[in-house]
Amino acid sequence: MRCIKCRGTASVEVRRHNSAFCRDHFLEYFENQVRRAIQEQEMFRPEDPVLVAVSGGKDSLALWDVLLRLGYRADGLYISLGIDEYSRVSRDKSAAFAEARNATLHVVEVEEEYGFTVPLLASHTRRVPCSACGMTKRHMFNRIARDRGYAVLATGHNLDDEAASLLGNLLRWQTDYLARQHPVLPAEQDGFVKKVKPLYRLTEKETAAYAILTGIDYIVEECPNAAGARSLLYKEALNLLERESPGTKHQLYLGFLEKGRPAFRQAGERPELHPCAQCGEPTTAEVCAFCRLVEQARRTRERRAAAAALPRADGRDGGP
Ligand code: Q46
Ligand code: ZN
Ligand code: ZN
Repeated sequence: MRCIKCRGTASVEVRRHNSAFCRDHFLEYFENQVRRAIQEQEMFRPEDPVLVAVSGGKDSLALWDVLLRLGYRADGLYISLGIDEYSRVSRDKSAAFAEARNATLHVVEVEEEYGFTVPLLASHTRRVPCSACGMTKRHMFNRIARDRGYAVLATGHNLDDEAASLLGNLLRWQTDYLARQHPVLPAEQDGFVKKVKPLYRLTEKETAAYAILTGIDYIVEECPNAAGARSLLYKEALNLLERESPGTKHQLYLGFLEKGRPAFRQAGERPELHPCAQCGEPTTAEVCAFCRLVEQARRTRERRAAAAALPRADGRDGGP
């Protein structure tokens, strides 16, 4: 296999573009795709301060790396979720990445801020961990980016993530999600920071190749709660189609942005937002979903503590 640019030995094949690249030309291709995404979708300007949400995984660290290489003013945000070993290792990888590049990383602990780790928030509210986690991250990303003066928050979602999420939304005809699914979520209303996904033109395999070729030390293990997630099933289905017909994911997602989404946009209504009565974040309800989640977890903890303190009928104390 030869590089289509220099005819040298190719390191990475990009079948959907009928191309193969040597190391240097692959990195150039990767950077061009990111630059094109940022410019075509008007994500941010070179002078805008960007906050990159990093998890220690290949996608978010590759994104941070490429933004720094392209000369953007990109800082990182690591939210420690309190998921045992996974959180510890992913935090260390993120911190080491930042240190090696002399880049700024903000580290925020969910437990320190709200009194619960994500697993505790989930168990105290009887939710699946990813639901409590998603709510927590969305809330904290927005608040921290806004409070610390960033114009935009960037996440490492790639083409596989976006195509899988689109497939899920299509299978259930989630028209409100379909109307909103886009690599740019503008800060349309007060209190919202603009959110962007500069890797949406690149597949998971390409992002992994970038991380390996640039020597990024990322956490390989998935979060233990990821196993069995529906999104993994959709990714598998799309990978099967992609193997037989290269370009399926690209056509599905980029075709949707161009031809499908406008129809859902026209039909969709935009809900009215106002500040949450407790935390001030924008919400459609009186109190936002995240504040209600934390409140419910607190009530459960108090109830359990009170039950544990009650004297028991057998005379023994009610401690654990
Ligand atoms: S970190 Fe959080 Fe993911 Fe882990 S608990 Fe689920 S949502 S799987 S991206
Ligand atoms: Zn080459
Ligand atoms: Zn709130």
